Amino acid sequence: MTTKELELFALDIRTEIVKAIAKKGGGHIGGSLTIADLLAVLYGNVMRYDPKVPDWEGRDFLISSKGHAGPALYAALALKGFFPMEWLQKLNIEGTTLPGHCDRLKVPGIDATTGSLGQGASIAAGIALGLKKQHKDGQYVYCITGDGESAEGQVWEAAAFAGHFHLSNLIFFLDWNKKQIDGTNDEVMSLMDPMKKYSAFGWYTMCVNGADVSEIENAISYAKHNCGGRPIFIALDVVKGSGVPCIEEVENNHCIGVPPALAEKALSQLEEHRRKLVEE
Ligand SMILES: Cc1ncc(C[n+]2csc(CCOP(=O)(O)OP(=O)(O)O)c2C)c(N)n1
Repeated sequence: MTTKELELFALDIRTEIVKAIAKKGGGHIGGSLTIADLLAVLYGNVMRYDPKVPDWEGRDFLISSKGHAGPALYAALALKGFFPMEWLQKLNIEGTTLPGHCDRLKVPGIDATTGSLGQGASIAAGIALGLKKQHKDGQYVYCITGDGESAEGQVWEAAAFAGHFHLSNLIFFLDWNKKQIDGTNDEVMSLMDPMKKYSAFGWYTMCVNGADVSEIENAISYAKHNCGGRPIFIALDVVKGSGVPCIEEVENNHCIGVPPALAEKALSQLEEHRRKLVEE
């Protein structure tokens, strides 16, 4: 996909996130919107997958260790044809096939059930080691972690494990939006310098603008060629609620009610962005 196509794809993902969460009346909107650009790049140009055979053995794996970002992954998967778009309108509603948190057993294309923070990081490292042991070169494991999630010790056990086993087929992204559930990282638990921390565990590290699809795509490609056998860590510098100004400006936008008026405003801001992009 071209850069503009990726940007439009990211807009589609954001639109579906807003619509699905608004239908339920609220949900984890802040940390779902932040990863829309990353998902557009991964599903648009980077990952190998087959929507008709979601558990294809030759696929790349994607695990959102911050399981509450389910709505973002579901939007990308539906847009890529893993399941019907209509499913999105039943997000988190009783009897749904799409629970709010990522669910491997219910949702085609989801590679790990997550929600208990920290666990996805270990699952991703384990899959990467498994692929390496089977000499499945060229298959990658991508894992999305949260900055609040990074207070979990399990994240750092996984980091040490991946560094020790030189898992160069493993790429961690950090949704570095500086906020978590109860406030900012610096108020709750400072993350300090995540690049220095991962580097100390033996990882190749980078930091990019997480709202820029080209920067993300270039970073992935550059890191794969330059990691020198190390696992890869890419911090995505973003604003929580990224890409939708009326959600960005809600101070605590981790999990909020999205009444029709707010949804309408969010959708019209996305539509305005789309109009400008198409005119460019
Ligand atoms: C082990 C565990 N402890 C606590 C929670 C409750 N919880 C859900 S989301 C969240 C904050 C996560 O913050 P962050 O990783 O920064 O997510 P984001 O801002 O990207 O949404 C917490 C504490 C949980 N899901 N799992």
